Amino acid sequence: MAAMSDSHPDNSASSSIDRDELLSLARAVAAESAQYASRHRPQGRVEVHSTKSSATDVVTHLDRECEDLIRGRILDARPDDGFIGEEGEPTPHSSGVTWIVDPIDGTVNFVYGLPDSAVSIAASLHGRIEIGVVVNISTGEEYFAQRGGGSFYANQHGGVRLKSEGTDQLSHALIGTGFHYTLGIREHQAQAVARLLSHVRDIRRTGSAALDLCRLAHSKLDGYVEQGLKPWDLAAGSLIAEEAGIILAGLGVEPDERLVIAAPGALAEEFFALVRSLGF
Ligand code: LIP
Repeated sequence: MAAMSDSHPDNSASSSIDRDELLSLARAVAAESAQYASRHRPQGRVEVHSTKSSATDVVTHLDRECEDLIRGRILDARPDDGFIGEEGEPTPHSSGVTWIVDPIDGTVNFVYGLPDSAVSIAASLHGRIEIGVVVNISTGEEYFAQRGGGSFYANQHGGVRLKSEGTDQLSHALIGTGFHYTLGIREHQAQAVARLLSHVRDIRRTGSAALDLCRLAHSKLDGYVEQGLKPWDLAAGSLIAEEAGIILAGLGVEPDERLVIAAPGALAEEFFALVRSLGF
């Protein structure tokens, strides 16, 4: 994933950071926050607290409460770290570590009571994502990864290391995607996806980029394309996908807010060329 803007790594600082500790902290806090969101979610639809980029880009009180919980737990444990969350103001680091957090990714699903919403927590070291955790709020399913250490799926029955496998035939590929909250961008995306549909098996639009990227890592999708993702949508899921063997890119080499495309090696070259030709 594109490095978060940051100064040149200080090797001594980098070597003193315990990545296992970052991952353990992220897993504990993500599990706690997912349980908090699940337990405090009222029956029926969740009341919208406010909106952001458009009338459909909603925020609930639980988005804010969960981000406050995550920020508090992490900065209590690591007060010199930076924090970038979807709902609050960013804070700088003096340690080299910055946390990138979406407290509820798939907020609209959470409001409606649909199953695909997740806590997404990642930590970068001098701008490079080093650990990532995604926990499904409805099911408690957990995805996590450490750079160079592989990615894993765990549920109440146990865990498994993820190695993505899928079709090498584009016409048999199941592609995850999503749409922007801004009407003009959505219209453009809808036209591009309509063109994509005639080349692939089908698309799935679940409403959570973090879970889409985890499902790609888990071979539950064959590819993924989306425009307009924020760093907190992308950070943890991109590392979980990369560590499972998924290739990520954008219009150029790096995935970014303009475009994220992702697929296993057997499909990546053909899928990426097609997406870039369809006007995404
Ligand atoms: C969501 C993304 C999803 C996108 C939605 C929304 P949020 O993030 O995870 O991929 O299609 O429009 O942006 O707003 O639920 O945190």
